[in-house]
Amino acid sequence: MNFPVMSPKSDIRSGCRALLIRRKAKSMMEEMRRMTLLKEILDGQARAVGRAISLVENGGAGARELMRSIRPHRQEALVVGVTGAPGSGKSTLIDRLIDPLRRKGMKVGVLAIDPSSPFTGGAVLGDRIRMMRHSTDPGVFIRSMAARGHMGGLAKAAGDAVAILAASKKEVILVETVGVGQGEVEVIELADVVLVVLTPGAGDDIQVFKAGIMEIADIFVLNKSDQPGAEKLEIQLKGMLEMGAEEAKRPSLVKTSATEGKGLVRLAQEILRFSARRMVGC
Ligand SMILES: Nc1nc2c(ncn2[C@@H]2O[C@H](COP(=O)(O)OP(=O)(O)O)[C@@H](O)[C@H]2O)c(=O)[nH]1
Ligand SMILES: [Mg+2]
Repeated sequence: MNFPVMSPKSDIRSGCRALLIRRKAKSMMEEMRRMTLLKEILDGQARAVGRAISLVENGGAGARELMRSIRPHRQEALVVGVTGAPGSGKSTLIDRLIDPLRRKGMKVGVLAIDPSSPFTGGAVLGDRIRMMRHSTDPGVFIRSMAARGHMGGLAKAAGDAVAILAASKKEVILVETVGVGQGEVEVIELADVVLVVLTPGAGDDIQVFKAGIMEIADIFVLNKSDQPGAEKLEIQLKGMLEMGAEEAKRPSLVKTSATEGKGLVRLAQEILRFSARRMVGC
């Protein structure tokens, strides 16, 4: 019997061709998968949004390609940074702030970048259960992101996550951060409106000046106003604000008690008022 004789050269050539075809097929498959993911994100499907955020958290070529395809679909969204010391009530405030925003028919995204956040599992059980009440609402997407300590990486991943949420048609995106490290400061810079959460108690006057947050705050939130010392802090803050910028440019002050659900409607109004003011350039 005669077998066809293959030269080593043609062997190599057909081997190379097979490899190229396989590579091409793989990249086409990846492209198709990315397009499906993009379509699901644009449809606002929570699972796809979650998957995309994981992708950008991990970085790499896939994440870059995804972001390139998302960019043209970026929607206008109001990004609200919520910063303040751990335990000041940021997560509780965000949880309660979702209600008035939803009543206005706005879709809300939450990114929690705070190691002590209930979203990241660092909270007492009660807090986590409270947050879960939004899990059945398709108009709300809540996600935590790990502050992995890589310089600049966190801010980039958070920026990408904000873009993903905006593409999924979330109109307000709340970003919680402790606002201490450089990475967190960069995250806050993503925000259109910055809330600085303060609480009554020892050293509150120092809290404000020491952190140097006067410059970044658009709205001071005096949370835990149900606690002793709230009035004293309010007077101090008002005095400090009056010493600062002229009235029109001054950050506003909103008193809340997140656990009692007080002051949240006013806070939502103030956020929207501030963003409208910024849009018309004053
Ligand atoms: N008394 C009181 N406690 C609050 C208020 N807001 C939050 N807390 C409590 O403060 C603790 C820390 O809240 P959390 O939202 O986790 O703070 P975060 O670390 O800034 O996110 C929790 O036990 C909350 O129930 C408030 O307005 N009044
Ligand atoms: Mg928190």
